Amino acid sequence: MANQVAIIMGSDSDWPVMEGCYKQLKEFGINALVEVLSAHRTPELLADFVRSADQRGVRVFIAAAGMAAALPGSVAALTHLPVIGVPLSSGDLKGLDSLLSIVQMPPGVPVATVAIGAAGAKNAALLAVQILALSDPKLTEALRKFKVDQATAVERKNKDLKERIVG
Ligand code: RP5
Repeated sequence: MANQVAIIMGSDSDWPVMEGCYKQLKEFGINALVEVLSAHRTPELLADFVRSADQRGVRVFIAAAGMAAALPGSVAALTHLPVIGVPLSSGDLKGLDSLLSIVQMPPGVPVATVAIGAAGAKNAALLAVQILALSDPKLTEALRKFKVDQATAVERKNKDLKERIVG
């Protein structure tokens, strides 16, 4: 089956955080394409990859970058497919720079922007799964189970905490 999700990062230094995104997708049985391509450093290579991805079966892009993070917006400029942007905390401004760069897209070129860092990396994967699940009943079922398991884990932690407090 084709890789339906492409994870693009501005630098290999982004991988330690974005590995969480890759692993979350794997938990839903989705093998993502992973590419290091930069809007600023390799603009031609980025355009070539994005323009050919649709034909290769990609349905959702996840684009992650730090600092003056032009990457998600550049991807969105080149494709009709949905783009999820992950702001990363890689510069002196701790991700606020990349958050504002990614979220403040002009009208007509949307980027679905998630939280800075690890939480955003995980949520980007989940959002991509939700998009793919619209036409995939098995993924829908897996998402329902994910929600139930997550709630069960919180309930268990709540119970454990109360037992510890009471003694
Ligand atoms: C951004 O600049 C990258 O996404 C990375 O977060 C940041 C620093 O890149 P490196 O200097 O580590 O390659 O474009």
